[in-house]
Amino acid sequence: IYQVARPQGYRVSWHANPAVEAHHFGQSHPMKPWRLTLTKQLVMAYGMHHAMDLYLARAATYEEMAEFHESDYLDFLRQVMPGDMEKADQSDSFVRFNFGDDCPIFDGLYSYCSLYAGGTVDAARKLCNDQSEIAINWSGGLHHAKKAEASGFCYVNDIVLGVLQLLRHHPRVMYIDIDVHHGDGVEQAFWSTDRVLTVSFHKYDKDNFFPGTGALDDTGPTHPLNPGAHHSINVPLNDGIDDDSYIQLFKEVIGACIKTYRPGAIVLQCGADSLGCDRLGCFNLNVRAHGACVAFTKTFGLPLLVVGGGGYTPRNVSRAWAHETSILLEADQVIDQKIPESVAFRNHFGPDYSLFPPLSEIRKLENKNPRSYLEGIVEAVHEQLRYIKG
Ligand code: V1S
Ligand code: CA
Ligand code: ZN
Repeated sequence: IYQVARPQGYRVSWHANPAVEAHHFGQSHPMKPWRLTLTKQLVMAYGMHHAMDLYLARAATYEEMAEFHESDYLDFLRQVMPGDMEKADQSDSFVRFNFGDDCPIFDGLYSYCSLYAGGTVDAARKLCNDQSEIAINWSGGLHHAKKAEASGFCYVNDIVLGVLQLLRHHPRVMYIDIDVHHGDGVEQAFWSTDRVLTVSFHKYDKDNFFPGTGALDDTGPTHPLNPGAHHSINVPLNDGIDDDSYIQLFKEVIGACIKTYRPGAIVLQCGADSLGCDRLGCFNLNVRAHGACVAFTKTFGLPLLVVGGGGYTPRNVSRAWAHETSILLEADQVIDQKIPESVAFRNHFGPDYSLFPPLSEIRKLENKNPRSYLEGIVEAVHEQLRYIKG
């Protein structure tokens, strides 16, 4: 009943390694890699795995990660062990590389990082080799990592590595980030080039919301000799944005960016902490609205690399990413809105088993994004795009 037929149109590839899912950041840490297991179980319960090419992600090599990261940092990441945190002789490196509560050292850390990064590098290569038109790695999307610094639960910036692969084949790559947090690591990595246009939608509050960057006027260093000037687009939002406003804003901003910039490929980070009811997030989006952004991005028919990111209420993360997988497969109209019932799913999706629970009603935050504010953002983006040539 739940078998999804292989679509005629796009070849979709799925890149994952189950070893990623078994890692633990620590009991009170909000990042739960097992949300990926739940996502995969949901995707398989709907039979979507029959409609994709499935690849076991390999670990990215040290050399592949060194295309962005500094070797001092990778050396430390490779040799550090849980418990080293307490050793005085290493404490300088912990501070320097920003390990701590947000980015703890846990068992198998290097393997975790190299596997999620390998998935994104593999996915990008499949797109470049014309072996896939849409490549998915839900374990990737770790957008805060810097070249020599861990940040915000991110250690290796798989997105930067994926974009670097795509740049070997495409003169211009566009990066879109719908995680509730600012995609600062990706923005910073491509700060000085006009070959990548980064666009992040996020909650912005300089002093009270991580990472505190991504204001509307942070558009890239405007030094006259910097080709990357104006190539960072930021959409700073307030609490409680609702489905209709977000979808309209997304379409206006992204539609205008693609028309002007004419990218050869797109990387879409689908952080699910922008959903309503997220443990860390503060937007009011439902699963369908989050998915509508993915659907809109797909309409341009460009090679598309789709990665995960944040998302701290695992049952909703898995609903969103399973729904988005179905959108990418053009199977969203044929899969049931009711999640297939099983004992394994009872604790997560029972008793209603809905793929689209009303998240914006379960914990409704006041929408502090008046229409006039959003119109101002769209106007500013149009102004910014006047500096950009595709
Ligand atoms: N918001 C938030 C938040 N919560 C935590 C946290 C809570 C419990 C723990 F045991 C460990 C950490 N850290 C944060 C944020 C980082 C958010 C990262 C989002 C990542 C992503 O979704 O964009 C992509 C995967 N950190 C902070 O707010 C910094 C602190 C300022 C407060 C929290 N403490 C733990 C560190 C300093
Ligand atoms: Ca974002
Ligand atoms: Zn996030």
